[in-house]
Amino acid sequence: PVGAPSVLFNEDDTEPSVVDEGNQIAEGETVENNKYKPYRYQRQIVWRNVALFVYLHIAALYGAYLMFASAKVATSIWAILLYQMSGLGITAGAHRLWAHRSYKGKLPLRIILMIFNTIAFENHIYEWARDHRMHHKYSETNADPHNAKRGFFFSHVGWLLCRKHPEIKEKGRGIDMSDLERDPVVVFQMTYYLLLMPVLCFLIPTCVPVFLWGETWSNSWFVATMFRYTFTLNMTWLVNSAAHMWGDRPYDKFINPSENIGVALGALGEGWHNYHHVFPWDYKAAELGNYRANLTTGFIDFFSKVGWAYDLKTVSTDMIRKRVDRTGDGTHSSIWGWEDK
Ligand code: ST9
Ligand code: ZN
Ligand code: ZN
Repeated sequence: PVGAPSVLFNEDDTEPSVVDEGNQIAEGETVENNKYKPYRYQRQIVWRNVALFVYLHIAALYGAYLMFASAKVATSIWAILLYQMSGLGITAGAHRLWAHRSYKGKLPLRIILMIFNTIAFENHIYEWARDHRMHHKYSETNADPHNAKRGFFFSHVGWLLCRKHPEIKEKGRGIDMSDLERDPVVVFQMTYYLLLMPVLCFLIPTCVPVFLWGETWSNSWFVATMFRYTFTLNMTWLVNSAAHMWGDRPYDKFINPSENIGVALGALGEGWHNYHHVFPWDYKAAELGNYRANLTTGFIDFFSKVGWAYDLKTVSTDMIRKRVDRTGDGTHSSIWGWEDK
């Protein structure tokens, strides 16, 4: 075609081809204006997000300092409570309930989880679950939003600082989200997200310490809001970064996701990531049901007793054993204490 740089264009090259970022992009050519190789990828940094995340992290460090220097104990307890509640909105809500459907929730539980989820501000449930379904289906390829093959920084936070890879948008069209489109709680949160999120993530968390126990606005903002929010984000991101790099692989040694107790502790039970990638439908997101660093499983079990959580899905020991024998890295018995063949 006229005008196409001959060195780049090839008549036969109509297949999606992924060229590593930074190479073979001609001068003046971008993902948008390159009609001939629509799949070619060039990283585009979103500077607005960079600025916001830099502010967030500096403010969080200051909040961590104020926590010890001048904040009231009640404010720190409030911050921890918000971390746990918002964390459960991600783990028990967006992750195990909505993204994986590993159990079912009655309306009151779904409303609680939606509120908790909004406190966490990790995008609305629909967007979170869509990205997460892509993460499992196309794990560690360009269609995985936080592809861990691109390194620790990218899978941790870098993926939120640049435009998505075109393969995410392309292959993402095939992801079935109709179940969430039918859930009025998810649709309600999505519709009013720009109103609900600022109120639940920023406004109420900052006002409560000021009006209930006379905290200063500054301590309240930096400790209960900036520090708590940033801390929760980082705990979540560690699942994508650290738990995709470090730890044992007792269930499948051919994949990167690993069993990482440090991450499990910070992420309310979501660090048993080798198991989770092998058996994503298990509501425990781990093999053991005894709450080993797994607050989220305790939470779901509690609501199952109440009757608001039901149809909890899990995996038989026999199936796990077979998989451990076939693809495990041999660390299973040492971790879990049962004899492997
Ligand atoms: C945050 C999320 O932090 C963290 C998620 C972590 C996940 C962890 C998973 C690990 C397991 C669970 C562990 C939990 C542990 C919890 C512990 C708790 C203590 N499929 O996005 P756009 C299409 S958020 C299909 O704008 P850009 C779609 O058509 C932090 N299609 O792309 C879409 O349009 P629409 C706060 C997809 O322009 C269109 O593309 N939030 C998919 O490239 C455009 O999408 C932020 O900071 C898909 N997956 O921008 C916001 N994706 O939506 C950050 C896209 O209308 N995000 N499409 O249908 C952004 O600013 C932008 O998304 C961007 C990309 C700049 C990153
Ligand atoms: Zn993962
Ligand atoms: Zn998952």
